[in-house]
Amino acid sequence: MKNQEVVKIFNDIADILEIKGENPFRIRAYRKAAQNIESLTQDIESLIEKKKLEEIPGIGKDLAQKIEEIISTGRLRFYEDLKKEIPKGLIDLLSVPSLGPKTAKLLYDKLRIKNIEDLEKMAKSHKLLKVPGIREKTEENILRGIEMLKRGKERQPLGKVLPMAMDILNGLKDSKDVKKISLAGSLRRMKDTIKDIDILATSPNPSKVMKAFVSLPPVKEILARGITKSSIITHEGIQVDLRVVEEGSFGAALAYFTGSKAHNIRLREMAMKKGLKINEYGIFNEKTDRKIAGKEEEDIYRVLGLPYIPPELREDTGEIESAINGELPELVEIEDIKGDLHVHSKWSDGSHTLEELAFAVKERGYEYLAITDHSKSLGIARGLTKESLLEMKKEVASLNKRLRGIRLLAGTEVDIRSDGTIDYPDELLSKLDIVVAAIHSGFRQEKEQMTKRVVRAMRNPFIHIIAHPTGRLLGEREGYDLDIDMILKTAKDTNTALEINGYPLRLDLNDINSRKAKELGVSLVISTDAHIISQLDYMENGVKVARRGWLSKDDILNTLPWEKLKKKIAKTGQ
Ligand code: DGT
Ligand code: CA
Repeated sequence: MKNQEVVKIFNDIADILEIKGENPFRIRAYRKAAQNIESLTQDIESLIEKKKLEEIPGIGKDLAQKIEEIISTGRLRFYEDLKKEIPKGLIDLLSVPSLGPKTAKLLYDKLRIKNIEDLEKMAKSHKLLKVPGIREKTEENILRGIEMLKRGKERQPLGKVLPMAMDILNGLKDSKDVKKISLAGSLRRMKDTIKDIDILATSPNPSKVMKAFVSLPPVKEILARGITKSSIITHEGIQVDLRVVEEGSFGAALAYFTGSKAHNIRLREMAMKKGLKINEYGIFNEKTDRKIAGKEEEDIYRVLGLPYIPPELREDTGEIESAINGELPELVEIEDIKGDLHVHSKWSDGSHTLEELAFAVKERGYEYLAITDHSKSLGIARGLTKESLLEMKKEVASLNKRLRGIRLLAGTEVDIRSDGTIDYPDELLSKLDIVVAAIHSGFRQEKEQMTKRVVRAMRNPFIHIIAHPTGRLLGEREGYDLDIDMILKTAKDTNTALEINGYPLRLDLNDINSRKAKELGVSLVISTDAHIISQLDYMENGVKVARRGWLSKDDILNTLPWEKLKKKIAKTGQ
């Protein structure tokens, strides 16, 4: 897949154009194109062959030609020329999250900072403060950004790693030498960030499996190649470990290598108390060494007197106790979801018409879909004026008359301004089925102010849902400084639902806050924030977060049919 190469080049171009102070719409066009290519499930070479590049939303003639040039020649002349206009060091600085192109250029011009090490040193010794416009807070943010960059290299977002892992798994699954195969490790537990990919398999012919593994297209470098274990690095820099184990140990190995380590330690303690020994080969009688189980993972738990614990819960955060007491939650499943409550259409910065979206969600088995385009203050995202919002509502009504088996909901994603007010009047909001509110700017407010801002929005009687409540972007931006307990409490008091956003870089709320929300009786929804049809599948990511947050079907509003959901989201207690 060359998709990632194109994504990187387009993102770099956007950065350079930003440094040069070019037209924001042009910059955004490159970023959107990069985003849309990143969420493609097909590889871009096959789209070129089928002459279907321009069917990718956001790709017109010009970008299609550029993609073809990248794929056929391995480079892009326009990009090479553009790079010559900007010092190399400056481009490197841009990889620091929270350091925007304008500040980067300022630092480069004034202090001649040419690389990230210099930047870190100068920020630590407060030399950046000499530059007018740079405050202590900016320095702190830069240092935090550098930390994130370092950490980001160690751990990558689930949404990025999972498709790569499935690619590898699928590349091996159909081989006649592979009998059983499964993901293990943090990826099987569906953690939001992943250090490396762990895969387990069984085979009558392990060396053939190893050979196939190290020859797969994603492999850049072979770190180790053995008979039962090999490790490789992919082109994206992620390590993948494959272990081939005996058929009779597969279940035990799966339990062991799924982890987490903390969960395993608890299992081992339980085994010891029962006079048993547990390891990656099986579960044994401590005295006689007789093997009691190992082939099936369920049996490991059964022998310990436990019901099967789903991988998403295996973090030693109470799942063992709940399992002992027979109180494990029945976790929500993707099939329980009846609709998506946060989707963008062509009316703002999405790529499809309402009708196209309606068909796409119907295909996914949903009953309803909320169209929540941006509000007017988001000029960059083509936010709707009051008039166009009402027109959109009309289109929704007329489609609802015509379409069968799917209901569109007229909604909006309003911007929460820095003082917590909203950029549409209440009277307009009251006409909509669903109002989602979110912060899109002014991320750096102090904790108290930020919390007040969101609380004020939640007290608005017409706002049903707070979207991506903490604003984090994995590997790019930490969440806003928010008093999350206060947010949860206000959500409960005002009956405002909080969103679990399935966008791969967001997964926000995260597992921990979702679980807290459930414990406090706060309503949750899982939505995708899709801007193109393929992103509707991000629902699966959201469901994974919810499962790690111990959530059941009953905790999630969009598992309800619309008529019930409508009653449940009505606001109370302002
Ligand atoms: P990651 O890779 O940091 O995202 O997280 P994991 O959980 O995949 O960690 P990793 O890849 O180091 O190890 C995979 C699993 O192997 C881990 O979840 C539990 C198991 N494991 C690794 N080392 C130990 C250990 O020293 N003791 C026990 N009991 N289990 C271990
Ligand atoms: Ca791992």
